[in-house]
Amino acid sequence: MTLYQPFLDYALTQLEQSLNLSPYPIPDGFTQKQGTMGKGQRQEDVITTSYGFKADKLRQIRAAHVQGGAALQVLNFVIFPELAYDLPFFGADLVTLPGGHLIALDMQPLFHHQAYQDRYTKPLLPVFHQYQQQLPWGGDFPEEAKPFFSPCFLWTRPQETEKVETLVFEAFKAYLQVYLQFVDQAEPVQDANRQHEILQAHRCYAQYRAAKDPARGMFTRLYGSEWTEEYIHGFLFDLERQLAATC
Ligand code: DBV
Repeated sequence: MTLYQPFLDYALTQLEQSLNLSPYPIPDGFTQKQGTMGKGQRQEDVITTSYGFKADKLRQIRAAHVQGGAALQVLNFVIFPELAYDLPFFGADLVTLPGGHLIALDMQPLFHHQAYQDRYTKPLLPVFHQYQQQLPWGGDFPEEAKPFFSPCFLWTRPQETEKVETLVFEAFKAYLQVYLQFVDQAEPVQDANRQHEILQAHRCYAQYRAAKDPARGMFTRLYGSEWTEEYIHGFLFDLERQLAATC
């Protein structure tokens, strides 16, 4: 059992129980991909497995799970709501590299105004504060990424793997529970201006993440740049492609 498998299993079980899930198509050649990292005795097989679902209010629920031995484990798990809802994105970037663990967990907001924060940040604040005490701020991260995070951004670099298995896992579960409540309560937005603002916020987010994907270097080394760009634009952050296909 690798470090982030329980996170993935938990999330998929919870989603199955509370939503009407159906498969989200994964382009050919991207469901599972194998490569190698390192040389000689330190060579490791690295397998990237993709998961995709959708639900009534959620356009795409997708995970990329990278398993390459004790020093390379990644679970990137993002939920992209349907454009008719003002729901935030659920975003988890759980990364273990030779240098240590790097954890980013958030409900990434579409907007920053007070009414939006009252609705989608306030209910999560107690959970955030509870875990932040034991999982201190992870330090610098890209300035340009800041608009995409909420005040409940849990960003931490735990020294001990045990903290990932316990505290980080608990925080992940708690964030997902709150998110599922938001999904349950969400009503479609009727106002055309507001719908347009939602669309723009989704486009900005997807464009930013596709352009700045911190995994680009890793994937390119493992699987080449053609595979990597197609994976990023055709699956991980596919909104532009989806919009182009339906126009
Ligand atoms: N990150 C992704 C996807 C990944 C992934 C799709 C499938 O968005 C993995 C894999 N994240 C990943 C890896 C690293 C990071 C780092 C492999 C390590 C990169 C390296 O050191 O080589 C949050 N993730 C990071 C970092 C941040 C995030 C801040 C530190 C690296 C840096 O400083 O750039 N998550 C990331 C982010 C957003 C987010 C920037 C923006 C909205 O949601």
